[in-house]
Amino acid sequence: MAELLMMGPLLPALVARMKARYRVHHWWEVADKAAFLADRGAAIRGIVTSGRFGATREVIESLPALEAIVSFGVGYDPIDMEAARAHGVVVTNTPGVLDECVADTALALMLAVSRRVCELDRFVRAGRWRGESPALGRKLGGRRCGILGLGNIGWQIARRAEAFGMDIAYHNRRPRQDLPLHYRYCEDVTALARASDVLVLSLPGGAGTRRLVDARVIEALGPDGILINVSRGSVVDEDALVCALREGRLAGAGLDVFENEPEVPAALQGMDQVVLLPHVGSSTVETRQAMADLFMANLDGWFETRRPLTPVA
Ligand code: 8YV
Repeated sequence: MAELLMMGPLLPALVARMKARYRVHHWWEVADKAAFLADRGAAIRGIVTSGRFGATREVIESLPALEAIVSFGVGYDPIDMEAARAHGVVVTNTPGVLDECVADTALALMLAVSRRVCELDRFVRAGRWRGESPALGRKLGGRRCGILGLGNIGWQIARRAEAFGMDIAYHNRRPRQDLPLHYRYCEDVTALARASDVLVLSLPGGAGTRRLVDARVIEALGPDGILINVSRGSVVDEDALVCALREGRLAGAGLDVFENEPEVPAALQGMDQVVLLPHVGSSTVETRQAMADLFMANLDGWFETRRPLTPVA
């Protein structure tokens, strides 16, 4: 039985599947990590983790027999890829199977913010309907949807936003040649924000995109603009976002991800024009099952045939 180090608690059903075939150690529960590594470190051949727990250089370098890092989720920004490459460790993720659900979450947030769904739900529950008129929402149709990061998830967001009658613009490092001609390419992030009423973030996290959405981008989105983030909290300057929302320089935000999850700035929690979700972009029964299946196919693929299904390029 190959030995694996699990960095944080993964889905119980997935852990049960792993434990039927591997000996799995729970890293987060190990009190004396040095003693554990001295005892089991040389036997561990795989790290199992997620886009949340990742794998640090320190852990990678403390496992001399490490062959593979198998991750649950498409984003692998908290995995030290440089260390993995340097040590010849293969890294896998779960792309493709969650695009539709993450896009659905983006649309749910767009609708919730622009039509004030959560705010009006609170209005009804507080018994305010009898004495007051509910606030007006804004229509999505006819407004401009800017997508920062038009990859597989961004494409699903674009299709859905189009179905709501929105005009689509996007920014990637390079324009894509395979998109409908009426999708407008913007040369940089600020230009995209200026060309958007709703700016949706669906790009990878990591050093290359850290705080890409800063005070200047938020300013360009403007006082009628809405920011939607289903990618990583690290992409947004959270202080600048809070400041703009507080001062009415941005109309609203729908956020599934945050800089220091599960911490969410108290200022955001007090704002009616903001909808907050606990990083559930891909969290449906169907998609979690598909992610778990792909995760296991990668894990078994590596340890049985050295051929994982979806290694990170
Ligand atoms: C997961 C995600 O919830 O796929 C990703 O990158 O952020 C989510 O689908 C996460 O990886 C699990 O912690």
